[in-house]
Amino acid sequence: MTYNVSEKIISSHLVEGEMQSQSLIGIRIDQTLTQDATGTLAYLQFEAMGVSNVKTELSVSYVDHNTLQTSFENADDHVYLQSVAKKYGLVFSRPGNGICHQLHLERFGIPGKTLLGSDSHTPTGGGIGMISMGAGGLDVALAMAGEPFYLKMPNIVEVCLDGQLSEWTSAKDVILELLRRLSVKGGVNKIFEFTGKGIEGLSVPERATITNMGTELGATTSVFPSDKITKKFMKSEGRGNQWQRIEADKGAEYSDTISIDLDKLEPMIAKPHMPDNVVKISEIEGTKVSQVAIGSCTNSSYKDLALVSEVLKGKTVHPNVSLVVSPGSKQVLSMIVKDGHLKNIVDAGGRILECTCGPCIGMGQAPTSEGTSLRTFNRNFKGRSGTKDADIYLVSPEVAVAAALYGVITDPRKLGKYPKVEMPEKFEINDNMFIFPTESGKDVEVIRGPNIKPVPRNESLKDPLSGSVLLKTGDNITTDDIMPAGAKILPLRSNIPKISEYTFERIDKDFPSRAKAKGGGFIIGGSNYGQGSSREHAAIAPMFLGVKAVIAKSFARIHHANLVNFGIVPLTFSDEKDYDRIDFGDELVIEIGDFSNIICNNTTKKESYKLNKNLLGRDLELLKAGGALNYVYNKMRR
Ligand code: MIC
Ligand code: SF4
Repeated sequence: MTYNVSEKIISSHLVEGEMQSQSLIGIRIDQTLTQDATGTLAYLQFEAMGVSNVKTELSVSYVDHNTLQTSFENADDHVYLQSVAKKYGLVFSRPGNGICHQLHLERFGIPGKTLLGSDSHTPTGGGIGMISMGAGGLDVALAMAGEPFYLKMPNIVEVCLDGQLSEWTSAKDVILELLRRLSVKGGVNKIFEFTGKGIEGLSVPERATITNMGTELGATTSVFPSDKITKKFMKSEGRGNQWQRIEADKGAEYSDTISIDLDKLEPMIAKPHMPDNVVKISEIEGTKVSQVAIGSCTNSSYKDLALVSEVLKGKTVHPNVSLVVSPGSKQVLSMIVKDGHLKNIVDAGGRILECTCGPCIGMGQAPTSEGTSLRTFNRNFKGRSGTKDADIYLVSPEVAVAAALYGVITDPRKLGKYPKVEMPEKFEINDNMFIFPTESGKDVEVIRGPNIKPVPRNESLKDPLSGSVLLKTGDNITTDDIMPAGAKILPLRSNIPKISEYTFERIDKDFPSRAKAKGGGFIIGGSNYGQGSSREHAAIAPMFLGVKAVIAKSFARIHHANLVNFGIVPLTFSDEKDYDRIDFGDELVIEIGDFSNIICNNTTKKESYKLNKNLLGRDLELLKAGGALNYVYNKMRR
């Protein structure tokens, strides 16, 4: 039997099912991570499971999203998370330590292991040879309780990289090129596995930039082999002993192969308002820029910031541009402090932010009205920056820094001599901002601020489901559309009744009051409904408002799982033309039966449509119980 890298890792963790494309598998999870904005719900649900300790090899609770403490809520969440970590045996990463994905790569990622994270960019770990996936908080809580993670066995697609990146072109351009070719739907139920000579020129953080943004392709995850480059990185992080080689067997098979010639790749840019709206930088040079933001889990490694510093050295940021820089971790920040790179950035006029997600999730640094912001981030959905009419572009650090100096979108190749930055032989290691678990946490008291409320539960499934169409959307609705983030709403993440008042706030302000007045109902969606974040709030809040089912052309993977976890039935049209026949306000009666013949009766139009489910065995049990929490309780009671 020959295996590729993905199959090697999956097969060694398989506890249920067979590795047959698109069939349900359960895999053992070695490591979990959470961040604060999704973590509080994950731990509230974990607490409710009544387990005394986490059952994984390692579970880390990071604080990196909600650090703008405009009131007490975020700080209370941090204290809650710290007390939970102590009680249940998790590592706690204190606020200021860095962004979860960057930190996990530096300090904890191990080739060949599985990692499940309550954040959609968990595939960053694929850069170090892990199968690492994003999931809703409840799935992560279940993994912490020792349960397998269930998913559809993805198709494994080979991405063969040939040649070498030219100067001023970088790893970000590789993933932007893939987005250009495949679109934000191109990776659904796929793993992208990178091969070819070209990967030898990419360091682990560069590989991680690519796997991080595989999320924007809708992929289950992306992965690089664990080779001599991986070994070197782990050694430089003082973890050489945790390295093992994991490479595809000769003759390993893939469902498809995509080739990219790195020699021919040029600097790219994703235009507003989708990560796949990608063109060559040369096509849109000259557009005025008001803000440049460097950082996020995609591009905030030492090498990224050292390059930016080398370019800025002795120069001044253009007078019409605000340059903000957020280092990915304390390690990165402390190293650029020590070797003078930070001085170059500060002297040039860069505004230094905390080592957190910051502007990426709309926590400050909103651009000017009608502003143009170039960001090294991974998402440019409309409104996510905090300024509704701003244009957000996604770029590499090279393109970002060129715009910061020229004040307009500029091909970085115009900057002249390329400052070649090498990866450090040794990273500075100081784990003092991690709190490691010690003695038994039995007597530790969990501290809950007044904004931390219990997670509401759904009722068991009713048949038929009836109600009216509360909202009809187009394609590619993001979880940012369903449940926005940003400085105003993020602090309410631990309080579902409160946060639900902001459901669909950017597209339909009246949605919550309408849903309540009607006693719930249905949402009609286009294709790729729920793309983007793993936030389960985008499922729980609609559930809390009475949404019973979402009928769409297709769903994004994590959101689909979150809907099932909270007992909202995700359904698709058997004939996509029926999407056009249903209107806002129509009254629907959906007959579920045994899920084999689902009929939607539109009593307003007096017609019926056949609906499909994309649900596998266990999903049906969860839905019947009214969600995973009910299912787990029922199981425990039995
Ligand atoms: C994001 O990038 O949208 C987030 C914030 O990291 C989310 C998680 C969340 O909503 O808290 C994600 O990508 O999963
Ligand atoms: Fe944080 Fe942005 Fe990365 Fe999400 S995408 S984890 S908000 S840096």
